[in-house]
Amino acid sequence: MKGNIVASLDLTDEKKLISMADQIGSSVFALKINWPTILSCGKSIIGKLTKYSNVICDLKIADIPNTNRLIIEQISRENPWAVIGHLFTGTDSMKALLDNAGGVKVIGVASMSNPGSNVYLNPNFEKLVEDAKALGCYGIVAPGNNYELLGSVSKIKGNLKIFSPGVGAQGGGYKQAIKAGSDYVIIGRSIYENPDPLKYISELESGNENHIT
Ligand code: 3DU
Repeated sequence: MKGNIVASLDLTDEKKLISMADQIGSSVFALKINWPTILSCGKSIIGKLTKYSNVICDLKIADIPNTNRLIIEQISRENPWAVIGHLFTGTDSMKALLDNAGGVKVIGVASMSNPGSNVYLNPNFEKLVEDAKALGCYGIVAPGNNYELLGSVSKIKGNLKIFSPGVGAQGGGYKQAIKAGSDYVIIGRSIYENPDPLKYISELESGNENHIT
């Protein structure tokens, strides 16, 4: 586990996923998986991936407190490093995740990288970040392709770590996201669809992003 890149392995073929995890797991900070992988491979895939790197379960949990508790109890048994939940459902729902995480870190979504985030989340990002701070989340998700918003989030984040998707396939730049305040950059397709993912990762980290086509 090293650096500040989180590889989002949104793969549904378990063999390909494990092979990719084996190839890049020790060169990234964490491997992130999302619903497509868990629905295809089952939740035991979380435990299988923990031998390659930290595992972040991007479930964007967004329900009433009791259901949030039931979900995080199931997921935390598989020992991921962190789980992502939504903050917009309110502090009671996020508190249920935090209270029942059993040592698993909880990261809250403050803003998203898609244009639709401008409608409901972005007008409220300050409140969402303040909630995450007050409740004791480990970190927040804020977009790596919206540097202005990322910069505003980073000014009020306190001790929260910022995890930023939206880099690579969604148009954001690694260097620019870090410059705007990102602590960890989440990259999916540009890694797992890359013919040489390790070279891509090391070029990003060595500052050669401009040479990447
Ligand atoms: O676009 P990529 O292939 O680099 O994948 C990005 C991943 O991060 C993917 O799993 C997506 O669901 C997740 N994500 C966002 O893209 C944007 C967000 O605001 C939050 C999570």
